[in-house]
Amino acid sequence: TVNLTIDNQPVTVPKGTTILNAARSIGIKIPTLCHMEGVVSPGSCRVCLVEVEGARTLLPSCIAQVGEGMIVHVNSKTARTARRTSVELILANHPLDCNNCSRNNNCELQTIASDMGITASRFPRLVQEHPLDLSTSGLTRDMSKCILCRRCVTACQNIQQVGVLAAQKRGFATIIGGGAKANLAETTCVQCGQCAAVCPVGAITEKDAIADVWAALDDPKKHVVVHTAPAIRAALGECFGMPAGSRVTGKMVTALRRLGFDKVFDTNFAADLTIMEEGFELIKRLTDAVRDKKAVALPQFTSCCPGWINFAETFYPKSLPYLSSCKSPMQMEGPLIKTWYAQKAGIDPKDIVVVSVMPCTAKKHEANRPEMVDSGFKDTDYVLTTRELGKMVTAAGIDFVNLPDGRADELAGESTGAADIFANSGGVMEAALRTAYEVITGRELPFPSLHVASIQGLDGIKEAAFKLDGCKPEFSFLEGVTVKVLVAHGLGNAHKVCKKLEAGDLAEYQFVEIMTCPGGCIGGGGQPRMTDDNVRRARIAAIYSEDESRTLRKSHENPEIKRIYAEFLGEPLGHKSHHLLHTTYTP
Ligand code: HC1
Ligand code: SF4
Repeated sequence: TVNLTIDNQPVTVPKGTTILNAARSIGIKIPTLCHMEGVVSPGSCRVCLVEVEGARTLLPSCIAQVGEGMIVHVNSKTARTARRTSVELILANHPLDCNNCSRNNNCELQTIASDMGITASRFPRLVQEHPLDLSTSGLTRDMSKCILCRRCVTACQNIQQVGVLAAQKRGFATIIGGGAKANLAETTCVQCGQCAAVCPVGAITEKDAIADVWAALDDPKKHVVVHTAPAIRAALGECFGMPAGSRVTGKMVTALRRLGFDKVFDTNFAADLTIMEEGFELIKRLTDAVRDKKAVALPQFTSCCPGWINFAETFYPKSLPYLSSCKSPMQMEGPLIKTWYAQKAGIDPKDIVVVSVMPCTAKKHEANRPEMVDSGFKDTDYVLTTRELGKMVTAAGIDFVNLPDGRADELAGESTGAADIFANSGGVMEAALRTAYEVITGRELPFPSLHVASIQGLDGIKEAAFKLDGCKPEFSFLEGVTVKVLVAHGLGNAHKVCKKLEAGDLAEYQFVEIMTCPGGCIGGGGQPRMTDDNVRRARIAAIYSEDESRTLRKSHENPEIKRIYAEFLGEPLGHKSHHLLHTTYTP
């Protein structure tokens, strides 16, 4: 440990701690813009400068480490003035158009300037004009608001390892962008939104669909239906000041009804359906390979994450035959609302508007893919992020925290605990195993509380293995087979898994789950800011307690799933399923 004093308070912290974190440990909050837990600090913003006795210059406390006997002044006049100057220089470069910014009241620069009592900048204003980048379906980039903190660069280069964003030019002309390509759509950006999730200001945000959704709600001729992703219920409360990990499923349903949606369904219904289709697809691939000795693409890879699909199509086209042909739950729910539900309710599907609420920016892209029209209409009309739904609820004056619980509507709103856990890394795999194991053996997955513990949690790449025994007669060819599954989250880890696949090193695995965002959807690019590992863990805990609170925890037990197969779809992988629920990928 190291002993030092900060503003006359003695503090003892482990060696290697930054001054910033040492100060935080004794309740002194040093402002910072470029630093974020889990995202490497470049020390570029100079907003966290502190005075250290004996040092020749002021030090950025997010980088400078503690030293034995160090005497640090956070609150000295010199340090205060230096930090204030840094913020004033940033403001001199900033549009200061706060009322017209999507980050108004939720902007780290605005908060810091306000905390410092800055009402005017001493420096001449030198704002750079840049055209808006509206080239992708998922994101809006406004580089005139960028403060060059480089958090997005770290997210894109180091965490996701997609490598689109980088600092270009130098000095005053510095700009963050995609090289010679002016617009994101021309780059290999997968629209994961991890850059938007860490941006402290309004420079990168989701492309806003709020006005479109209000217009649909205001149109009396439209029947507007909404459904919410598994991860929303573990994060939406944060938009209203509730702690990370608050479970708000029932309040969310009530809020959506009060916003005026005609039906409130649940993406979780389609997550259960995905497990049926994807589970039977896996069993079919295994039957073809093991019993019929056919050449089949194994391991099967999950396909519900749209950032991962974009990534595979762009960087690893050879992996595409391994991907499940299942559409994502969002893209199963949409066409079923415009066919099955439309028939049941006697509503012309042309009058139905399907809105999905997703923790994700790539979902906006997925909804706009030209092939996603199997209902005969655009299957998903609009995608809102968790943050956008939070804004709509606030704008409607709804007191979210005190809402009574509601329940999703019938036909496409019932779900099981297996669907809940889709929201976190390892969950789709666990949900699939809960059903596939039982279909093959007739018995429950033999793990405490149905959890496959080794694939839970925040390790980047996880695996599980177990032997099949006591298989049903029709699956006797699988007797004694060791099932091996692999789970990865964060595209940096996806790179590693895809390289292994290309090298032929995944032959002993049968099933692989990939999620784009660290932690899975609970850490999606559209979730309430700022998501660090503590927030991820709290949301994951909420998701598992939601699962455990259910009577039904296996997708094949969902009564609405049984009903839709009996009355509409026929059987998993059947003719109708193929038409409405499966897709192909484009290298
Ligand atoms: Fe996800 Fe999915 S779990 S992709 O992570 O398969 O976005 O939550 O909705 O579609 O169900 C996201 C979450 C979500 C789909 C499901
Ligand atoms: Fe990089 Fe993802 Fe942002 Fe695209 S959306 S620039 S891939 S971090």
